[in-house]
Amino acid sequence: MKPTLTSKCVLCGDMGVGKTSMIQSYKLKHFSDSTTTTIGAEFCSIDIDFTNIHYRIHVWDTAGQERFRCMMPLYYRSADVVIIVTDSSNFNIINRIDYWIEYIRNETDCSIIIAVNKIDLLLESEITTLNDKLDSYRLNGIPIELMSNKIPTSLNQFFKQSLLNVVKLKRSISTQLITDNESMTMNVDLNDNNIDQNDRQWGLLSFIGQC
Ligand SMILES: Nc1nc2c(ncn2[C@@H]2O[C@H](COP(=O)(O)OP(=O)(O)OP(=O)(O)O)[C@@H](O)[C@H]2O)c(=O)[nH]1
Ligand SMILES: [Mg+2]
Repeated sequence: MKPTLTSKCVLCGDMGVGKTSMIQSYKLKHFSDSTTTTIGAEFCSIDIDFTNIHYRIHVWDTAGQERFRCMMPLYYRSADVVIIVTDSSNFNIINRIDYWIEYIRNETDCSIIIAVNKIDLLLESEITTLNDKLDSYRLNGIPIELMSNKIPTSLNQFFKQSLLNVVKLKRSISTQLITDNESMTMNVDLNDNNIDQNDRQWGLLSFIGQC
């Protein structure tokens, strides 16, 4: 049985950028147009096997609607990784990446990764131009990936490579910091590492905030 490393991840970004679709398309292995806007936040876990370790990523999919913004710090504060999701087909939303980075940086120093979604709506030339524009984030050390929930290969690559790399990096740093008790950070769980079981784990925690 493989040891399990757990990590907490928060999905954030404006309304309609595809946060919920991202989780659903990845877990259910098919894209559906029938998502409804998220109220508060939804929870699920994602399991990824890599070499001899089983990674369990606890994901909070937060609402993009402004009226829920005041609850967001509840989720960000203890997160290992925050994924900022944005919409490549919407210029106004793309321009809000800086807003989101600053917003999260005010709450936490966790790792950030940016998912630029919906590239299926762009022409090849538009993808190239956008990719070049986003280099400034890469130069600042923030991983930024162009992807689409409608393109399974890009979705898989986002979770199994880009996100996993950030999780692994975060883990290796925290493991180095707590050298005298590695098991605290590794959070080894030998009893529960069945991926299929987790497909049934979709839970909904809705917090209708009194903001
Ligand atoms: N073309 C295209 N449409 C997408 C993609 N991802 C999501 N969508 C569509 O975008 C709309 C919004 O998706 P959601 O996943 O509900 O967006 P959200 O970010 O969770 O929105 P909130 O919960 O309101 O914050 C839906 O109609 C999805 O089908 C994508 O990669 N490509
Ligand atoms: Mg949603």
